[in-house]
Amino acid sequence: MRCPVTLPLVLVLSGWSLSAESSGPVFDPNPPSTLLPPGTDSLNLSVRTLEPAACGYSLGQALPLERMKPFERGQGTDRHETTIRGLDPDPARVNELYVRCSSAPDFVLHLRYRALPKVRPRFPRTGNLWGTRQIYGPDKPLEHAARIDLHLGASFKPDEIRRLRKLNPDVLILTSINTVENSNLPEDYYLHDTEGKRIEVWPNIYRLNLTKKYVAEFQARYAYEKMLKLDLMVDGCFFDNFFTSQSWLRKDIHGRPVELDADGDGKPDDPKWLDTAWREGVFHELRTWRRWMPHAIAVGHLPRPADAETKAIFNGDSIGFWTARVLEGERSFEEFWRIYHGWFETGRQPVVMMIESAPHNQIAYGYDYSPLKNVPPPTLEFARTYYPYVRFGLAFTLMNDGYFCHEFGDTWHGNDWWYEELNFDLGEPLGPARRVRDDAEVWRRDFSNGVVLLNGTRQPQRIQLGPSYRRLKGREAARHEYIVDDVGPAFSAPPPWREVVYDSGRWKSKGPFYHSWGKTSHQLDGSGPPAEWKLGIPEDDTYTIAAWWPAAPEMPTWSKRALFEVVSGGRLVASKVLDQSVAGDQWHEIGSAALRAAENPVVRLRNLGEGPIIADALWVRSSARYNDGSLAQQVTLAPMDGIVLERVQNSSSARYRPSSENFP
Ligand SMILES: [Ca+2]
Ligand SMILES: [Ca+2]
Repeated sequence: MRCPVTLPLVLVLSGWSLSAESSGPVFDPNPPSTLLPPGTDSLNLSVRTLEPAACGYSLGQALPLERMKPFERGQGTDRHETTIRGLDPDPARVNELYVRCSSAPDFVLHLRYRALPKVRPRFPRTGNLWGTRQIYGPDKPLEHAARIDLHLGASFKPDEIRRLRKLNPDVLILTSINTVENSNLPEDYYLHDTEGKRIEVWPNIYRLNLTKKYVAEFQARYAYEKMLKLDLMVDGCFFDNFFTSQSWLRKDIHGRPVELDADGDGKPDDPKWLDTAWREGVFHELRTWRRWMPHAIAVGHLPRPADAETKAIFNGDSIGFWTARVLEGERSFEEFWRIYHGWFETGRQPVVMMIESAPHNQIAYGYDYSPLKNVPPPTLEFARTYYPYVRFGLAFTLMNDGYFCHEFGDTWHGNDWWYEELNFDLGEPLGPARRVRDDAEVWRRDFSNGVVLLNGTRQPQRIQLGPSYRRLKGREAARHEYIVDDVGPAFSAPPPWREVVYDSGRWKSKGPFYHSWGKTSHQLDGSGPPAEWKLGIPEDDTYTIAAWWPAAPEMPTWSKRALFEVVSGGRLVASKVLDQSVAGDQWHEIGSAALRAAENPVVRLRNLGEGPIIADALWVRSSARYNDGSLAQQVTLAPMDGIVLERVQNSSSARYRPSSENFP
């Protein structure tokens, strides 16, 4: 989990005093330069002086002491307090405050304060993590970036942030740091193994040693100063990798086993000691930062579920990994639900949550740390446009007040991916999510302009709605879209077909990269009966069907003439000969055909050439559209799917964002 761009570390200790240590004749301002709660126009400020003195302040420019407003309390002592009035609460304006004292009238203490915005974006709320350079650039004006409501780890310049706030007054913009990693630091800041080596955890990124208090304090100051250097125009900080333990780290990025030696005695650390000291370190880092930034928004990649201590510091979590894990059966829907909704119940206010929805895990984590270079382009497009995954993430997010993004995954964040549901203005929620069925995870949430339904079960669910709703007007997604894999009763391949696994694994730092779809493929080495997939279409329609095989090292020896036949009611309705010796790890279209559910259509695979053939997965799409604008008196949701519906009202045009605005 990290920013794809390593920012060069420039540590400039500026005139701001960060601690009680004196760094000038006027010091220890409380609060120091910081963000203030929304609407703040006055502030209690205290400062200290080395000698007894009289102090004054001015706003906007550094006036001479005699023209400043005197402090209200402590004149003639070394502790001074006053109430600053007349602060501008405009979130686009930084209040410049200057303090002088009679003990050293030429010295000026410059403090900066900015009130946070009070935001209430409409729904769906959209987010982006680390993607500024993907959503804003030479061919993408700021208006394009402004459709995002929550920018985590943004890299906009202060002036761009001011303009963004004008374009989208409900926007939140956070910078980011990595809680436990940083570059260009002295060697003793880094974690080492028993051989004295640093631990590489991402290409050219090394873990810090958070058991050392000064490392934690350095990181806290780094986050604070990063916000100050951005003119205080960001609303908070995203803390990546807020790891509250570390003994689990047993291998580096290349799979080399490591024995951690955080205490530097040359022996493997006691895991209990390490985790306790580590936890104290990361919490010390965040609490130190919070002392200077008590009102800023803090979001992170956090432990899940988060404990009370974490929720006391952070406003929310940006939850990656989970949508695909739940869709692929690795985690339960109920657990995901508790993690997400739990933050709204007990997180620090205001709660700011994001769901990082993402495509299949085998794509997101199957092509190393630079997937853009290694994913076959058609597979990347499939990752962007496999709409059932998008809808699950979106509908799940909309069951509470979080922000949604659909992005490649943890190896590549912030993609400029946009979906037609995001163009529809759902308005305001009319209440919390509620169950459609008492006995199953089927949910709905009503909004002023529509309703969102979510099926968290592994079965289709039919939901009655009455005459008040219709499907959105769109064209992106197929009404029916699913994958039939070579597992389960829909697939048959009698001997001598055999089950095989071609998989280079996940999170590998080096290729080659290749993946059976799901867990396995089936292989026929010589001659034999055809393999067969039952398509199980839910409705009569024209369907487009594509086949996958892995790009295994053996692929060049596979058959150049694999015959795929679509058979419905005993008739051959489409067929294609495909060359399986090339272009694996992507979908190959077999053809389109009008199919009738009652005729139980199937796809058969036979070998017309030399070498083995591979039966793996089929990707099936209907020509009917998901969002076809039709009335939705009832809706049947596929397993683990969701939908956004429009409330039928007299005037509706204003609720769709014009598409020219989205893709300038
Ligand atoms: Ca040790
Ligand atoms: Ca498979």
